[in-house]
Amino acid sequence: MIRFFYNLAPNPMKVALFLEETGLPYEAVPVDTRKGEQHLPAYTALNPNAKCPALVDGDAVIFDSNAIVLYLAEKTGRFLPAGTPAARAEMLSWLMFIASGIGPYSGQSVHFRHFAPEPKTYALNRYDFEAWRHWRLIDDHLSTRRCMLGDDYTLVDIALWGWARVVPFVLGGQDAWTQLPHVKRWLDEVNQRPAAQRAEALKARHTFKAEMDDDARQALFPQNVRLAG
Ligand SMILES: N[C@@H](CCC(=O)N[C@@H](CS)C(=O)NCC(=O)O)C(=O)O
Repeated sequence: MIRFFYNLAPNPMKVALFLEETGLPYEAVPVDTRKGEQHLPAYTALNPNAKCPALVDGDAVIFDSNAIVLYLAEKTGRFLPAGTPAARAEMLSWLMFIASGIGPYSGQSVHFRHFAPEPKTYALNRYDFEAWRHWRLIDDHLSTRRCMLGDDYTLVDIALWGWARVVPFVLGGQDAWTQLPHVKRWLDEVNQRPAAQRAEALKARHTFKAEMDDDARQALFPQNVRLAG
């Protein structure tokens, strides 16, 4: 059976949605990153990047959320666009835009908005600006189509959902939705899918550490050791 190493953060949640959409049987294995479990050798043997998610499917071991989504789409033949070079090119472009733009800029926007110490004006301005620019681009794209690749719901929508769920946290509050109406319209539609509700129900399966104490900061922000002393 597939083993899905997860927590409730945006990147693992997109994989949870894909698994729930397909009905593939899987075991959800919690990785408590505030307890530092991502750094345990047994986990870095699966994901050398020491981040969530990772997935084991027989002798296939795969890490990085968008790689996992693409792997599952190819494995199942589900949620793929038409098999033409043009359709595949469009799919890969948006999938990589989400992997290399939406995810990293949204993540850094969260970090500097909610967790970084002062002074942070320069960094927050940069990442807030870039996160907004990326989300506005998605909003503009969704203004003329139902889903990311047109009429059909695909793996690209699934990959986008993880971060879209937390847009107000990324961009500074519920007001963000007034500026991203097409993302909101699309998100509301995806959230209504039973698979999205089953993915959100993962929250009830395991209690992850909630405190952002010194141990959690050390596990999540190991770079800060260089600033001490
Ligand atoms: N590019 C990776 C990023 C994964 C990532 O940053 N995961 C976060 C949760 S969303 C994590 O594990 N953070 C723990 C840490 O940074 O130590 C992916 O898309 O899977």
